[in-house]
Amino acid sequence: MLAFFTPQSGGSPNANQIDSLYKVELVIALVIFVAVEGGLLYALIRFRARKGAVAAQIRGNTRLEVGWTVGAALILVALAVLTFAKLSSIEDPPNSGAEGLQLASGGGAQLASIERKLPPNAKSLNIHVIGRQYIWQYVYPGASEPDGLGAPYSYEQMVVPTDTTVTLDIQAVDVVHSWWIPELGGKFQAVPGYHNYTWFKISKPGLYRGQCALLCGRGHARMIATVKAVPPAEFEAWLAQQKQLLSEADAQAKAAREKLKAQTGAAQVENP
Ligand SMILES: [Cu+2]
Repeated sequence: MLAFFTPQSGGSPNANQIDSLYKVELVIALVIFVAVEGGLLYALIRFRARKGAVAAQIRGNTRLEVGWTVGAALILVALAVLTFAKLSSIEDPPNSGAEGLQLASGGGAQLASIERKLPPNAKSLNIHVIGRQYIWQYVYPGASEPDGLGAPYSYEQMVVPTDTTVTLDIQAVDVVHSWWIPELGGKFQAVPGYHNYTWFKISKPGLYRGQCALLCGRGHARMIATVKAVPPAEFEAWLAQQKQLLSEADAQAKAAREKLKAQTGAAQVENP
């Protein structure tokens, strides 16, 4: 029942921390709600009077007024302290586990910055998440050329290794989209010309579902996303196969271009 009112979690430590912070604050809010509404009901019943009765005229009560002002301020301070105490475990990625993918330091040559958080040992699997109307693209490390081209990619479904810290570099190429897999943490906007960063670390294999969380056009409803977590060995095999398939498709496209060029003359194949 409570789960219906609280954030989804269970996929990644940051989502679990968001969920537990939410629950603590919800309980505090419930206690205050019950106290305030209880006091109101008590006053309504205890001091009810028949028509025509003259109400007592009370003007000011300094102690009471100072009391509820200071009390409310203290509640806000407590909520703020609690939130800031939890924030680092939500924002800062931990190291990968022992069972995770073996990563080179700085995997993908990314550097930490104020926005981009890296694990303490600076090793993460960095995946670019690119929003476009109306599909998510994921670009994995492993570019075959120095300019970053030739990196393996996939659409709609992201495949990741378990027990491995995955950092995301979120971008958009057309309009603003929003990346959100609720069980894996908070929502992040994908904004053209800007990068947003988040992370997750999945302990057990499974499928995590989400979808673009910002109305981005008429195809928005179909802009779904899944994250499939598999054991590291399976991930490596999948990535190698993905690379293979992409290079085969590239070779086929190249052959088709050559054929077209031969048939029509190079000048007419400017934008194949
Ligand atoms: Cu979208």
